[in-house]
Amino acid sequence: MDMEVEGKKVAVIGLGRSGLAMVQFLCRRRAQVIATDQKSEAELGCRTLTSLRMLGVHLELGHHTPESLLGSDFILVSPGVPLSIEPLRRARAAGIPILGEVEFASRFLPGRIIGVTGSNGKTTVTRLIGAILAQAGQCVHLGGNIGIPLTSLIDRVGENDFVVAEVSSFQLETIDQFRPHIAVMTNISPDHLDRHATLGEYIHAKRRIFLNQTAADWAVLNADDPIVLEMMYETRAHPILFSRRRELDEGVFVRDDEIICRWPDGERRLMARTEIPLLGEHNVENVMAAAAVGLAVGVAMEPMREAIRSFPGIEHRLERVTRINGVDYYNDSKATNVDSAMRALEAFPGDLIVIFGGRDKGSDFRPLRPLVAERVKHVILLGEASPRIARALRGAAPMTQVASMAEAVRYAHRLARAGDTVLLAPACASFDLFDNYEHRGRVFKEEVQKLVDLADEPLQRDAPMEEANSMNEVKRS
Ligand code: UMA
Ligand code: ADP
Repeated sequence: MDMEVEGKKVAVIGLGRSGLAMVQFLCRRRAQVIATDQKSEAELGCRTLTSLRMLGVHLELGHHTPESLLGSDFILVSPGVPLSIEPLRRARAAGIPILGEVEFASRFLPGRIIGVTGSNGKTTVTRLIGAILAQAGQCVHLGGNIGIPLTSLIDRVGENDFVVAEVSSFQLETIDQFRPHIAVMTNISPDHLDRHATLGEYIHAKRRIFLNQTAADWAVLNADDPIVLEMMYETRAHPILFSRRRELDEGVFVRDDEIICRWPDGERRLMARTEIPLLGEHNVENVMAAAAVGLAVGVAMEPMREAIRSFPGIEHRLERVTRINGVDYYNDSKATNVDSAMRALEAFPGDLIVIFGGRDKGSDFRPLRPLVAERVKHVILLGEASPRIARALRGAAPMTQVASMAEAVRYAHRLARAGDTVLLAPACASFDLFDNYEHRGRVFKEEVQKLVDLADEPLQRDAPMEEANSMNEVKRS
């Protein structure tokens, strides 16, 4: 598996987290590194660049020229770099090998890799698996799309350790030999259609997680998702299914509100559904996916149950912020696509005031309509995608357009009555107004905190805002 890097000329594209980890690793292994980023020196920050120069890295900033790539023995790309850019096309035509960060890391990573992909729930399932394996006494490392490049783990992982790798479609596009011992596919719904030309291309990238698996490996698949279930017939790995909707001959499923693990050696009860501390039916699915991995590894029911019961939840995923005057505030900033926003709406019986909007990824927002009509009292729209969302939801609920998160939160506060829930579930990426979804979630929470601070004093009302009209049209507040 290992590849020779010492003395090789290697080009690294992108100097974000992945690029930096690869450059540092290559320098430790004495490669000759050219690192290039489309951002300028000023945008990237001089401290990082100074340390790279001290390591002897040649930098090309502000653009990528084909010339700097064409002289390389191989090229390493960060996940956010589209493979279609002209310098990469030219390098591919010249026969220079191009590897993504996950592929590169996997050539060196010791330990047993568990890969987690799917459209939604990857981070939650990755963390749940980590908690289960740790509870079972295993040494486990989490990495990948979760925010820790796999390359940065290489020198820390032992032969008998587990690496739980969250892998995105971007990362899977560039794998070649990456072979997780256990691969998990949570679900498939449209996402990232700004980068993948079609839904088919996106699904194709996702299913590459099974590409190199053999009969000695495991594939954990969501039996309730028809696209994922189909993958059972494509993989050589031993499938383990999970289902919220039906009993399975083998796998993890729900029966009479209990989670059951059925294995060739018999059936065991994992836990009651009500013991899961996370909100929403989608989290029952996430727990079952993680439990299926636990089964494959041979973890007993008790440590699995304990790990799940004490799972603290994850910031920005249906995170309860606070209650003010009987109104609950929830931050689901990581609901960056339509399906995850739908799951957020489903987690509440009704009386919702929802904040939607952000950068459009080419999504179809119409599937939100029935849930909005059924459960949402008012939609607040923020960001670039607002006009498209407004068109898709016209007539389903009253809508109001706002210009900032501060305005969105204040407006929601004015509308909400005791018993209501204010929910940030944007259904869009964050990059129009924020650095990333974490930034968006933090700003939401800060604005809610300001309401709490105000509530400590006699409540001061803002200047009157225009009330939502009865025509269910979008208005500017
Ligand atoms: N860049 C170029 N040329 C280009 C495009 C980008 O030079 O043509 C440069 C940018 O200027 C920037 C750098 O590349 O300086 C950023 O690289 P990157 O976008 O690959 O970001 P990293 O910091 O390396 O983070 C990546 C993942 N980012 C993306 O896939 C966009 C992180 O997932 C991941 O946590 C990290 O590697 C470690 O594995 C983030 C993400 O948003 C959280 N993922 C998407 C998602 O979850 O929906 C897929
Ligand atoms: P990912 O890493 O795939 O983005 P996360 O666990 O970070 O997944 O959750 C992202 C968003 O999707 C959150 O809004 C969360 O509430 C929602 N979500 C989590 N699990 C699921 C699931 N199984 N199906 C649909 N939505 C989910």
